[in-house]
Amino acid sequence: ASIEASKRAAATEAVKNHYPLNAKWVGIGSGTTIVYVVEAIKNLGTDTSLTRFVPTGYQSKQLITKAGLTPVEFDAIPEGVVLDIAFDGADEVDDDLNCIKGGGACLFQEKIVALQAKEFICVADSRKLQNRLLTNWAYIPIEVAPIAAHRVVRKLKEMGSKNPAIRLNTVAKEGPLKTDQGFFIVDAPFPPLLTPSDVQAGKDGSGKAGVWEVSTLANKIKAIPGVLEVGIFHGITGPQAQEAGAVGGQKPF
Ligand code: DER
Repeated sequence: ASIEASKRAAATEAVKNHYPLNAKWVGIGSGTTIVYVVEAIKNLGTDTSLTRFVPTGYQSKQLITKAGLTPVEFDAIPEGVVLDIAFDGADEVDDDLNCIKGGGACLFQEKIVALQAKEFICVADSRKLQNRLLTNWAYIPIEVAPIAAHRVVRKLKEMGSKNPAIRLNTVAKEGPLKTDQGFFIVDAPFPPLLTPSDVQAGKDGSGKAGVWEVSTLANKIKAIPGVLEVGIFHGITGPQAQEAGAVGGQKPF
C-alpha cells in the first residue's frame, strides 16, 4: 500500500479502537498522519459539538478548525480537566513505545498535551517502528531558547552528538526556524538509543561513545540550561504509562 494509505489505515484503526465516543476533551497532534486521525474522528459520525479539541500548534489548530471541530488552546483548559485522550504522530517508535518526535518542530506543545491526557495514542505507519530509536531517524529534535542555542550545541557535542545543528528554514526565509513559542530547534544526531531491556542485558547506556539509554539521555538533555523540551517521549504511551498509574505516564500539572 502507498505510504499515505498506510498512514490512513493506522489512523482509522487507532480511532476505531481508542476514541471514546463520549469524549469531551481530545488532544490533536501535528504532522501529516494526524490529518487522517481527524478525518477518522469525523467519519465516526458521533456528535462532537460538545467536544473540545486541544491543538499542539498552529498547523494543528488549523486542522481542527478546518474540520469544523472546536479548538481550545492548552492555556484555556479549565483547572482540573484531564483530556480523555490525545492522538499524535511520531518520527520513530521503539518496541517499548518510546517515540522520537519533533520532525515537525511542534514537540513542546505535543508533549504538554500528551502529558495532560489519560491516554496518549501514537499513530505511526510501519516505516516508523524500529527496535531502537535513532535507527532510521537520525537525530533528536530539541526546543531551545535562541540565546542559549550555541551553548546547548556545544554541550550536546560533549555528550557524543555528531554535529548537532540549529534547524534552518528550508525555504522562503533565511535563518533559523522559529517554533510556535518563538524558540529554535536543535537537531542532535546520536547512535541508536538503548532500551531498558538492552541495559538489563548488560549493554552500557551511560553515554560512552555517545551511546545512551533512552530515558537517561532524555533527562540529561532536558537538564541542559536553555532547553525547553526534548523530542524523546518515554513513559507516556502504552502499558508503561498505565503501570505508572498516573495520567499520561506522569502526574498532570
Ligand atoms: O513533529 C512531530 O513529532 C510529528 O508528530 C511528526 O514528526 C510526525 O509527522 P508525520 O505524521 O508527518 O510523519
